[in-house]
Amino acid sequence: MEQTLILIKPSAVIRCLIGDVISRIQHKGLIITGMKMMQLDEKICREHYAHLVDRPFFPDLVRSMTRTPIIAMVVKGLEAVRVVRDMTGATKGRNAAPGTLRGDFCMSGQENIVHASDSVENAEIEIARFFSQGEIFDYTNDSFKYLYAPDEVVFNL
Ligand code: IDP
Ligand code: MG
Repeated sequence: MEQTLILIKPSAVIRCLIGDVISRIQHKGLIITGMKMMQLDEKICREHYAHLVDRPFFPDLVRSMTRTPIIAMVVKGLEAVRVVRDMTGATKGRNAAPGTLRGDFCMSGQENIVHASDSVENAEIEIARFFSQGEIFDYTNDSFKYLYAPDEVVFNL
């Protein structure tokens, strides 16, 4: 089943929103398969945000992402990458739709509380960037029987 990466950014850690983000993810029906607190450095920010290194705001983005530890999570679910992107909302918090994490919890384009992988291909790359194989747990979760119908997933319980 599809997995995606979520980072709970320093802007959420500082504002005590870790629980709110995790709770939304769990209430949706996504299963947490990996989770840890990590201190990022400039090197990993340059990799993770390689598409932005030449932008004038990049030094501020690194300062923002390294200000406190982050929470890195891997979650799984049917079409998890798209589902979590939809739950995350537009990059700029003040433009993000109400009901999304950014729409409900932030105003800023930079301090926008969460990162979510934007494609299945990038999710695989990003999960490998933040997690080793042994840190992801593919445990059986009985809730699948209640989260999905038999024609949506194969139940191996
Ligand atoms: P995304 O997080 O919605 O995928 P990206 O364009 O991939 O958006 O940008 C990654 C992160 O870089 C954003 O979440 C935000 O923290 C930061 N960022 C993007 N654009 C700007 C900007 O114009 N000013 C400041 N920070 C930005
Ligand atoms: Mg992005």
